[in-house]
Amino acid sequence: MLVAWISHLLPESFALQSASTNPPENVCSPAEDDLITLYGFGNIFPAGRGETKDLRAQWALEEVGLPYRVHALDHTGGELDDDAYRRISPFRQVPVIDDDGFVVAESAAVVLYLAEKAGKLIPEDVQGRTRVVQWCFAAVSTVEPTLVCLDLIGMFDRDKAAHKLHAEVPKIARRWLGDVERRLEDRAWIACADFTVADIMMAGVLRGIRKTDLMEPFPRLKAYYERCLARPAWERTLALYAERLGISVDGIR
Ligand SMILES: N[C@@H](CCC(=O)N[C@@H](CS)C(=O)NCC(=O)O)C(=O)O
Repeated sequence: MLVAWISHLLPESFALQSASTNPPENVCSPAEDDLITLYGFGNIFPAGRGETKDLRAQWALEEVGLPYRVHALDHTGGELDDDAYRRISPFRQVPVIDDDGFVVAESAAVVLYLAEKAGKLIPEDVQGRTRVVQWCFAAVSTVEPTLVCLDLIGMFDRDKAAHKLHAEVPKIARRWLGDVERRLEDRAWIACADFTVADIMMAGVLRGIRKTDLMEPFPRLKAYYERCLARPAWERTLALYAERLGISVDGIR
């Protein structure tokens, strides 16, 4: 579910049980000074677990191999609204990274920064880099808003009063998915010949509809999504995330 985290705004009848664990910190390297800090979730209401965009940032970190630690925030306990966190996160959300005082928010910006810094998962030439930026934007500004909208109307209009939205939004979603399918006609990865952070973004966005049948009519897109998630760095990311939230990996696949 793309916006499961927003379900805490639902009427009380939909309210989800909150967890009460203390968020742990995953320290992934001993040299504290060289560590990038990733702000992610350590505690969030159940429907949000496994659905959050700190997964994309951690996936990029696992891919590029830069040393990092995770500062795990307690969403349920209101930590994202603390003054300290407001200062680094413009919209009081995750993911945010802090690289020795340089703070970056927005998952697409975070993965691009990590790729640039590591010199991995992005070409060196300006045209290649721009191609990766283009497809990161395509993921978050073309495909994702419609998929989020689908999620929102499913969540906030369960009795389908807004029937036009229920009919039209899936059509728009299928339009974008069809265009991604076309892009994948003769290529394995979305932006370049090799896997890049644009694939992290596109697969991260597509993951939001993994429990629906929306990908079914698009075999290349489905195979692409599975190819992305077959990466060992994604497996490590899922395992670390599950450990951090005290949940099972199979429950969030
Ligand atoms: N456009 C942002 C969206 C980030 C976002 O939606 N974060 C959610 C988790 S997936 C969040 O922190 N929600 C907590 C809240 O809004 O209270 C990005 O791509 O990083």
